[in-house]
Amino acid sequence: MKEQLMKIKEKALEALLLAKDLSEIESVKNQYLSKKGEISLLMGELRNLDPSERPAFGQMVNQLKVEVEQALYDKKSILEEEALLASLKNEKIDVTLPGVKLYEGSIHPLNQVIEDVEDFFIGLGYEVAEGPELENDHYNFEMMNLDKDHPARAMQDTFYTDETHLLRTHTSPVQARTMLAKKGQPLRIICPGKVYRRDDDDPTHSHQFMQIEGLVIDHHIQFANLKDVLLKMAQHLFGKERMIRLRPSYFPFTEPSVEVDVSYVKKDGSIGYIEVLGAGQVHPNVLKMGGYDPHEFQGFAFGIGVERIAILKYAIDDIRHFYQNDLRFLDQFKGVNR
Ligand code: FA5
Repeated sequence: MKEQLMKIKEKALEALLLAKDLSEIESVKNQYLSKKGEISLLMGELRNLDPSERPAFGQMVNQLKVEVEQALYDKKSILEEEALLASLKNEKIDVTLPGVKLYEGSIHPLNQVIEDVEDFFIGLGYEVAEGPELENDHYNFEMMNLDKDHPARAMQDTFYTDETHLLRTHTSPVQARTMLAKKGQPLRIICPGKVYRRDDDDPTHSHQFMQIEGLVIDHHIQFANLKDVLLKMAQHLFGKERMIRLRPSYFPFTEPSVEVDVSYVKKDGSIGYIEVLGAGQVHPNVLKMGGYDPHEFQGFAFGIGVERIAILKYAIDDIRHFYQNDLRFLDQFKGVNR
């Protein structure tokens, strides 16, 4: 019997010694230590022995079991460690390799201008309003004091989708929408957004461009208030040394009306002016249609050309750069205003 035990022990230890991976360890475990394994079966032999020999034999079988379990545990630990080292070697990261460079986008220069103008006006207590780009003729023209056959409609020829709907030619219809929504309450808003016209594209004109509308309605509003806010805005955007110039103009929705130019230094050192917006005091008819009594309320309004601001601010030679999505152009504006 003792010899049989020794033989099993030798066989088991040799099998463990030769085991090359964890699955071979598992089969050694099954062969010797499982319920029907060789060592467990030895216990079944107990009942064939003389009762006096049973305790000693039982002890020897247990001893064998402990030794084989210990050997199995040791070998398993060695193989596990080897497997871990091998996988670490395979997955080793070469920290000297160059990293993957992620392309960093930037905010479009026109949106940078809009955000800057918004910050300025929010600081003065204005709200930011919105309106649809596909507008009703009624808001785009009639509520702005341009009847169906008004000749000034020709200045803003546009794209119609049906008899009454068009791509808005300016952000001014948001004036009408806001007045109706405010139901006769004082208001001050700006509204940035896209507008469309059937203009031929050239270095300073585009058939699609951006405007920022401004509208203030309150008691005791004077033209001087408009001039003050526009000068402050120009100096916020371009620097304290900038001046504005107001030229008389005509818009059916404001009276009096002006075109507003901002000064810049020309290449030869002399001072020039570039038109950036139209403005004026809100026409009494527009106030009336919006639900405000013109004897009680006055207002001023303006419509800023966003591209013109960006052209002036960043010395850009052609408006079309803004819409061509050329990364060589756009990359220059990374973090300009941040
Ligand atoms: C208007 O659109 C008026 N709604 C502005 C206004 C609002 C006046 C409120 C009074 C009260 P105008 O057509 O001039 O006006 O356009 C305003 C600005 O948009 C211009 O000063 C210019 O900066 C810009 N702009 C006009 N047409 C184009 C174009 N085709 N491409 C790029 N910018 C343009």
